[in-house]
Amino acid sequence: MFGFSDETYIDIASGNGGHGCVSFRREKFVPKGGPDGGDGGRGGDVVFVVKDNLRTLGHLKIQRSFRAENGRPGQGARCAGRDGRDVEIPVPRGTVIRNAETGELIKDLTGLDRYVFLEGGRGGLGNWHFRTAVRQTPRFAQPGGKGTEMRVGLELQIIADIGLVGFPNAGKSSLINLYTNARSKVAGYPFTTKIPVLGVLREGDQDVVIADIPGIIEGASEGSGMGYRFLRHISRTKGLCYLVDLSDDRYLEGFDILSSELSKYSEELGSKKSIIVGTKIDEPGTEERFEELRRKYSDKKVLPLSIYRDDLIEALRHELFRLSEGGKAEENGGFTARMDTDAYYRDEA
Ligand SMILES: Nc1nc2c(ncn2[C@@H]2O[C@H](COP(=O)(O)OP(=O)(O)OP(=O)(O)O)[C@@H](O)[C@H]2O)c(=O)[nH]1
Ligand SMILES: [Mg+2]
Repeated sequence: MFGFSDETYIDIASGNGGHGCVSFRREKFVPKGGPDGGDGGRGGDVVFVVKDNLRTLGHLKIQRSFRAENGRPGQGARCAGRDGRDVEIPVPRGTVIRNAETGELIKDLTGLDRYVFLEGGRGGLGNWHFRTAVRQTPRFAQPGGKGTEMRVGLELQIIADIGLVGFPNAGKSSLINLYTNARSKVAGYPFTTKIPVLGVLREGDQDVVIADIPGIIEGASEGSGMGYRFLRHISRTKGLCYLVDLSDDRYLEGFDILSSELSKYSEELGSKKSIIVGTKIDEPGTEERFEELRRKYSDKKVLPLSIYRDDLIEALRHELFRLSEGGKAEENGGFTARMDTDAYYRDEA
């Protein structure tokens, strides 16, 4: 099993409000000064701050506990207590907050810069607020409101525009290496890719982020192969590129098997806008197989690819841009820099 630094939990607490103060004015020659106890300060908030320079949640495995300051109590002479300082938790863009026990989504921070997650307790009112005509000497004040403590789960969802989906060995990593700055490991055996790899396809000022994920096999939804926990990395893409190895005898069923595995993970993912790429068309007998594939899916875009054919590489490049059209995935700030996935993941096994 792999563990990833893109999931963690933290303990957070907003500050308690300061208590209101009970105090009476004391002046020489004024025997019965009125109440003058000041208000307590507000407790500090717990605030998530999205930082574009952060790429992982690794720093939150070192510091796990974040506590905002308590508000100070009020003082005599109607002096209000100071408000507690907020605590800020820096997170990379694409972070979502989950219930630590149930895993239920609480808040998606994508598209936000700051988010006040827990408010501090309110400050208590000092006793001078409670003076009335019949109660000249209120010997009480309001206690401060309690802050909130909780444990939350955090998850970093890498946001790519296009996800590559295919059986092991279909040529996904070869494809991402062709078009982007990624250097995903390529080898002639299944499950070469064990962690998702991102790469940026760039033309002019347009960036398209492509995600290469481990191969999916039939039964992945039941845990076969590498399982399908990687699918969340492509769950927010704008389109999927299915790779079907034309030199593999399952070239006609491949797409159906893959999209049905994806649908078991999420209906939405399974029915996402997609194209099919028939790979390794330089292998003998694959031209005919490709035509068969194209006929079977006549309602979809089906393109051929060989890493040795510049004309096909060029044609697919345009199709990848088209697949990603319509702005960035979600409203994220975009990963424009080179992404090195070794920095994203740490194998904790
Ligand atoms: N002949 C030919 N071989 C290819 C082509 N594309 C990829 N291959 C070979 O197919 C094998 C698998 O390629 P990868 O890119 O590692 O495949 P993958 O889909 O990333 O595989 P996993 O990471 O294991 O899921 C390697 O030996 C590649 O050299 C192609 O266009 N033509
Ligand atoms: Mg691979």
